[in-house]
Amino acid sequence: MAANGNGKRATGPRCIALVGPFQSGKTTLLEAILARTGAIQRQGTIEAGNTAGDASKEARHHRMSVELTVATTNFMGDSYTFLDCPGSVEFVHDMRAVLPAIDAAAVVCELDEKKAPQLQLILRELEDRKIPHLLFVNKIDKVDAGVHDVLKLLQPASRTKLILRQIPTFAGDVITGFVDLALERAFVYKEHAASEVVPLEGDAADLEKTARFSMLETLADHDDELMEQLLEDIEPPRDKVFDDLTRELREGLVCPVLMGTATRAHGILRLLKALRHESPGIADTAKRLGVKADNDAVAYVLKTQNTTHGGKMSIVRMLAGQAGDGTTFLAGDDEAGRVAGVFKLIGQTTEKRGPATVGEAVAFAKLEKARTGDTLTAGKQAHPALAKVAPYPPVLAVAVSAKERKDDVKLGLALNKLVEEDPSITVVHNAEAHEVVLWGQGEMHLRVATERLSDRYGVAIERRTPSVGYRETIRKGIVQRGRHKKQSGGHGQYGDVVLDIKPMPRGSGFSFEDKITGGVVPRNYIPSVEEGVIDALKHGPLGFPVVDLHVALIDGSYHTVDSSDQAFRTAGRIGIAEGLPQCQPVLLEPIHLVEIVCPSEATAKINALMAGRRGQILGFDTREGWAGWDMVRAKMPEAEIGDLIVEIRSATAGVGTFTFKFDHMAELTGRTADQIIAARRAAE
Ligand SMILES: Nc1nc2c(ncn2[C@@H]2O[C@H](COP(=O)(O)OP(=O)(O)OP(=O)(O)O)[C@@H](O)[C@H]2O)c(=O)[nH]1
Ligand SMILES: [Mg+2]
Repeated sequence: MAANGNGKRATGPRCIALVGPFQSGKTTLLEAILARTGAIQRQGTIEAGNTAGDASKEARHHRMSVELTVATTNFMGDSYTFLDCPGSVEFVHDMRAVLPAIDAAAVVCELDEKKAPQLQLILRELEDRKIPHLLFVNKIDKVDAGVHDVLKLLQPASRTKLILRQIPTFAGDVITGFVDLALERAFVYKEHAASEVVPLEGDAADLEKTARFSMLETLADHDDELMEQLLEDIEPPRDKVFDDLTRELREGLVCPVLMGTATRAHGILRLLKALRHESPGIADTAKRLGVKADNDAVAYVLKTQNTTHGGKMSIVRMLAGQAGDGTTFLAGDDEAGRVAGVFKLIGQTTEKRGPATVGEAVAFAKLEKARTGDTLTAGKQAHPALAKVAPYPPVLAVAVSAKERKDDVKLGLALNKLVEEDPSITVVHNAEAHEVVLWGQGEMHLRVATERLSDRYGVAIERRTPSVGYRETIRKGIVQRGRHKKQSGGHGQYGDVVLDIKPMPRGSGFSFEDKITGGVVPRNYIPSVEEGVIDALKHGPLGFPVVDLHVALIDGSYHTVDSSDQAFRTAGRIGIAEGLPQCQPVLLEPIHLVEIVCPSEATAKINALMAGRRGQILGFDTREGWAGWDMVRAKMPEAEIGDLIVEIRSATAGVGTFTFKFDHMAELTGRTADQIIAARRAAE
């Protein structure tokens, strides 16, 4: 087991997540790391579509990460598994789901103000979960700014104090290398090779002094001895500086900032070394999670995948013990399945291997019941669930159906697999509209989901806008007779009812009352009358289910031979069908309570957006615990919520979002209502 005191290097296999804003270069960085550590022959590029990460058809096609990539490599004798997480907010669940079980995160970012809000979101997630992390400022080949701007630009996104670990060195406007402030050494970048040490002299030496001092000052905030040394002008020993860097990173007190250029593999070795020496290991992670040591084997499911050939794969991190082929796991009190194959992953390349030991991240085949986020235990005693990250509530929906009827069953199975792989998708069966509705995190998310249905699971799909849950009601009452009489040959049919139909307050639904006296309608037929009424209410005069009314059966007549349940059902139905059109039917539309969160500078835009969509703004407030953010509350018709997320994101550089909850049904009249009713008629 890894045993590490303060400042000592953690041991055992590491698991590091690469996270960061959209398109910051995480997949490219992974590629550079794999090439540098010899896991792959040469470094591919996103543009050429030959990277180890993003190897799925959908990722290549869209040139972005649409799911997690897992790759294990070796660096200086230790095993490292990197989890390359998608940067898009729509695929954020794949990142959030792995965070509990990683040792540390490398946050890949750019020196780009526009991406600061996205960076802030990710850093908050890490801060809230107390995951040690460092920043890797990527794409510095594109930067010509001075050093000081780095922290000035990035610090507002981080609640944890940032520490600049490196400063770039320039030849003219071009970055040619960097000075490592802890090592106090200067390096020049070499194309796809380790940087070369050069003498630290001239301007660079002066800049180094200043920058190093501010690094030490920040470290000294959490180390009194260092503070004294600084005050007394004593140069602290190098080991002490490294010890402090290590301890303060692990305790989440500081966040070091490194830099580089992933496409050219610049800065990769320093990053790997920082991870090797300073990041926590499995011992710290197990402690953070509260893993009990007395279990045979404990594993956390990072991701679930269905491969075309290998069947189901559960990608796990071993948090305790050892497990391999034949190990039976429990997930809570239920059996999760029996491992039939252990694999090392490098993207989509799988390599069969022996049992996995504590700290390793591997794929287990055929754990049929294991789900992402499960805490798996071998042995008799189930370990309590460690952490399960609930997906964000979905924000956008699309109705799907198989292009061909014969694929209906296949579609059902494919949808199950889709949700198993990506729990941030929800499938809702709308029986009333005969629709299967896919709820997800955004346009691209749903597009990729439907692409997977056809590419991965072979079901061609048709997409539609999901229908809105309109209803109708009545504005005035009526007493209506419903009479069903048929005389054909021998047995006739006879049912006769008088219904007192009355509007009821909003939200009261439907109620039926039996007011028959003197047995004018025999007792045994009354339930049939009610059935007929309910049946007719499914489809009102405007074409929608009718709600908020009371129907009383007040009179009627029967025939000793010809009356039957069937005849009274029909009579009830006729009473409603003939009565309702005279009751001033009116359309009802669902109104939801919507809560939007956004950076404050976007609040005015959001207000305008809501007003333009028939939203009624209830007010806005600062978002609790989020400096610089607001929360806007509004009531809004369901029909207008449809693609609201698309506009919220475009008004907020991608970071705004909303939740909604049904509030009430409201009458809708005028042109909009007429259009809805006409569309309904046309559809029928
Ligand atoms: N100039 C420059 N471009 C880079 C660098 N790293 C990545 N890129 C480019 O940035 C784009 C995005 O790179 P990716 O590696 O896909 O970024 P990502 O963070 O994985 O993207 P998502 O996973 O979709 O969020 C590609 O066009 C890369 O070639 C870099 O260091 N310098
Ligand atoms: Mg990526």
